[in-house]
Amino acid sequence: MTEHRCRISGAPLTKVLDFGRQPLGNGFLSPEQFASEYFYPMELGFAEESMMLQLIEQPAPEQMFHEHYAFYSSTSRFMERHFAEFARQVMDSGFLATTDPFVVELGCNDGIMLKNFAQAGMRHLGIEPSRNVAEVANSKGVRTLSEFFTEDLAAQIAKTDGQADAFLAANVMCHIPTIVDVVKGIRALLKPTGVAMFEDPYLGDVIEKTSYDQIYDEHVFLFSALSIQHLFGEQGMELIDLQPQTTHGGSMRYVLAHKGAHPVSERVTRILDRECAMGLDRVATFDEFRKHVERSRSKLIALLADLKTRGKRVAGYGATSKSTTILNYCGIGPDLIEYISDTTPIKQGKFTPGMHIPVKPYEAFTANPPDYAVLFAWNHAEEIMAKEKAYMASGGKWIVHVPKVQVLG
Ligand code: JHZ
Ligand code: SAH
Repeated sequence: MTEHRCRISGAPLTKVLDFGRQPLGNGFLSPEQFASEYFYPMELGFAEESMMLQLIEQPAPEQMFHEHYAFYSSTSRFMERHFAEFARQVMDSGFLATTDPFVVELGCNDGIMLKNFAQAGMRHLGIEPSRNVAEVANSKGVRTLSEFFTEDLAAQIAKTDGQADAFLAANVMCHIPTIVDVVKGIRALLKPTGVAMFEDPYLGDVIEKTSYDQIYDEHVFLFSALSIQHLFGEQGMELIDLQPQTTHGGSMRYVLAHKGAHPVSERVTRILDRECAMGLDRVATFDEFRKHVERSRSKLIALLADLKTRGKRVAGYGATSKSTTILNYCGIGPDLIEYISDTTPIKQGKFTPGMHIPVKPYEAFTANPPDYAVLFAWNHAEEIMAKEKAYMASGGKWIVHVPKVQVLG
């Protein structure tokens, strides 16, 4: 048996959770592709040395991020606003040079955040390996290279464009297995006074809410402030601020700089202490988490089975990457969920990874609403509830699984 090692410390990983055989989270497919669908064993491991929770195995990056990538960032108005505010915060931070500042964003997708810098006439560069979304960014006037970010690419950019004042990333850093190489690249790319600001789904929220659907192929890591401080500390950088976010069901924005370059906010110590109290540095914590995940699965299966017995119609709302974990881990197929509606054209007319539930355009939902809708895009609940008043007024109900399995409405 191969021994699995931590991608940061090289120490052996302790297996804490087993989700069984899983397909690609964003691997929406057509019936002729069913027979050759790709699966891998999805297991979570933890190493106390690095305090990093991570997938034991992950599909190759090129298998997930390519010219048919199914996730387009700009499908949520709320996220558009969130990234306009993030950009405004960077511009007003005082960290940018007063003349000709340069901003780099990793995984800029369709340009949802960088377009704000482009519109302000600021020098910028996006690095985005998924060619289809990179093309959309370029078409919006966002200068985007379709490449995977590496230390070598960082050195090349520093040579051609100069070092950066700000290095940004949202929902990207936790996707990259070669994270140590990326951190070295950030260190090389940042000016001595530059800052790196990035946000990702936060382990503290995942544990508190049992939002286990944040675990899928793309999310090779679930970060805590403890693991980020350790990872960057090893490369001569330090956490100077932590800013909790409500996006994606609870995220953390990490602000990092070269060691000693900027004062450290008192929030850093406060949050690190809270994480130690929560046990995010100890393997035993994840044993408790596993029990909560198993309980959540049993409740969701029982609820859907009961609705089926009672002849109720159930559909899904939002063919999220997260839903791939729920559907495959719980064994929920088209017998329990008729279809899933989604506003993303590239997903429509296809079937969900692994369980093969049809994905239909949003119009299918409004034309023939189900009795119950499983809110797979629960992280966008505020935006969706505001849009779905008619569904609720006509007696439509929601099923959510976070923070516990329940029916709403
Ligand atoms: P959403 C993806 O996760 C993948 P997903 C990735 N790994 C990641 O980390 C985050 O994004 C950033 C649809 N929708 O945002 C659009 C509606 O149909 O929860 C999307 O397909 N109606 C990079 O896929 C999906 O739901 C609506 O009103 O879990 C939402 O996907 C809205 C608001 C969305 O991310
Ligand atoms: N920042 C956007 C997009 C997140 S999706 C948002 O928050 O909505 C994650 C993106 O990271 C994908 O578009 C993917 O192609 C990109 N990505 C994955 N690995 C990468 C790497 N090594 N370097 C740069 N981008 C990467």
